[in-house]
Amino acid sequence: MKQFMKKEITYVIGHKNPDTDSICSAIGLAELKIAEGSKNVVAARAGDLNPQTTFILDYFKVQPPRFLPDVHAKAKDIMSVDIVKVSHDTPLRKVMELMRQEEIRFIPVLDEGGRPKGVLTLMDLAKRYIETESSQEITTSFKNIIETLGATSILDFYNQSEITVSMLIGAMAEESFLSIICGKNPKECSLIVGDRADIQKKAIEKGIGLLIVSGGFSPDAALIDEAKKNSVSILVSPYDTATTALLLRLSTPACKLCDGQFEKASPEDLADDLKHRLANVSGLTVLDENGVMQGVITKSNLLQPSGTNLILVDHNELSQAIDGADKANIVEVVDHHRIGDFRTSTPIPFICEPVGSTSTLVSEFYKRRNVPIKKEIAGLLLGGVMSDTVILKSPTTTERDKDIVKWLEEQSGLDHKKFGSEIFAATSSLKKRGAEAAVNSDYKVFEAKGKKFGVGQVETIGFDEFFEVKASLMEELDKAMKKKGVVLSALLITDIVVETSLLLAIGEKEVLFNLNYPKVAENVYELKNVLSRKKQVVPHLINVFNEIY
Ligand SMILES: [Mn+2]
Repeated sequence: MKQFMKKEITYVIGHKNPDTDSICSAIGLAELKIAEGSKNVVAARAGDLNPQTTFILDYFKVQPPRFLPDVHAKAKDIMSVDIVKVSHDTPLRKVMELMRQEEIRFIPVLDEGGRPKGVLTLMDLAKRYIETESSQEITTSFKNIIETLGATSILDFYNQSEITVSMLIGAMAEESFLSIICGKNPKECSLIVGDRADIQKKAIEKGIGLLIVSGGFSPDAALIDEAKKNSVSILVSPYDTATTALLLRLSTPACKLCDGQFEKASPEDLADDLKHRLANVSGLTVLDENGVMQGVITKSNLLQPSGTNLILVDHNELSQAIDGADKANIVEVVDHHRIGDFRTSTPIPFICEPVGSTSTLVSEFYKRRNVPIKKEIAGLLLGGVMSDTVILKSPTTTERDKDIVKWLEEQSGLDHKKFGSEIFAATSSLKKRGAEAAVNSDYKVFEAKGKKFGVGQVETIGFDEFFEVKASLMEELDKAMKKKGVVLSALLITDIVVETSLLLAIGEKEVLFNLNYPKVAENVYELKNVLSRKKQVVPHLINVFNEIY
């Protein structure tokens, strides 16, 4: 079976529930790949932008990455688009030639609008020529006969109309011929005969529909005159009678074998669902909403990779990745989290380093490889570093983050402290954000001793607003607790100016009692100088769970 090249696309994409680092590092890395000559690399996102990221993209007037609901392979991703197809009036001889030349077993037959009338398989063609019953009856056109036989037209009374005739071979005696033609309407008969003037004459006298003279012999002028009077069409075939008879059958237009019964798929159908539909057919035609064919899928399409490649940024655990990533072709990872459950079938670049942000790593690539960086990309990456490291104050911050920030300041013309404060000030209002978003936009679930706990995180400036919205935050934490089945549901509220946090926590009494943080109000605990959920809060909570369960 012939193989066709599909257009490959590579998405650079961060985790679900994308944060600023996920979005900015994806845009930055996609730009870098393109600058280095990669084709069809597109920055993507697996979810909605949070207000902070929206603020940064607006700041630099950069479009958000392309939203992908999932990367499950669809029919449109795996179909062959460079398809051998024929128009409905193509003679079967041409169809068979194409199948042989192109080494295909399946060929769609299309109408003028590109909509399939059916598909033909080698089996269909073979069946047609095993059937002897109807094989004397031929439906075709004058044009198709001339094309298939390489015949010369002497007289044509059909005027492009469809021809349906019984095929007779003039290899018998005159009387026998007359007896055969007797029971038929002569206009619905065609006769193939060599240079036998007697039979030719009788056929013309009877007013036969079509006379095909084989062997390249031209009938004589007197007979042609007679034929004109009786509206007998005449063709001269260069082939002998037997070959002419065979080819005449093969002049039938492809659509005559189409019964309209064929397997169709829509471009959005999931590739996984197409497997069993292909069990009993040679192929599926993929049709758009207007019924126009977009491609075909055969079993070999299912065996090939989908053509969708992923470069994961800011995560490496499939549980956090876009839906369908487990079956996609992951070609690279750039991350700064713990290494999870990641497996690939071939070696790939896997960069996972303990720095403050993925944007740090992407910026280092530009610097190290001497790739010129656009001002706005440097700005976005600076935003990514500022967001993840809370303006270089989080304990996750490393010397490498500080160094690259200096370089990004030069490239973007921005001051990191000023820009970082703007980012957080613009989106730190808990009231503006609303309790639902404050709790859920960055709510992560963890597990210890078989018990689950959930911790969200928001950055603010000052805690005044927090106490005003505390009650509605607790309601949201309660909803999250029920939805996620956790025994502790908490929100870490971090004041990025004072560099300290409060933890608003609800849940099982025993856990709350053993939290080991100073309680400053009902359900509110003070976490002095704590900025990092990942490095400070979660390890502490895991210890608490290990002690009490
Ligand atoms: Mn990150």
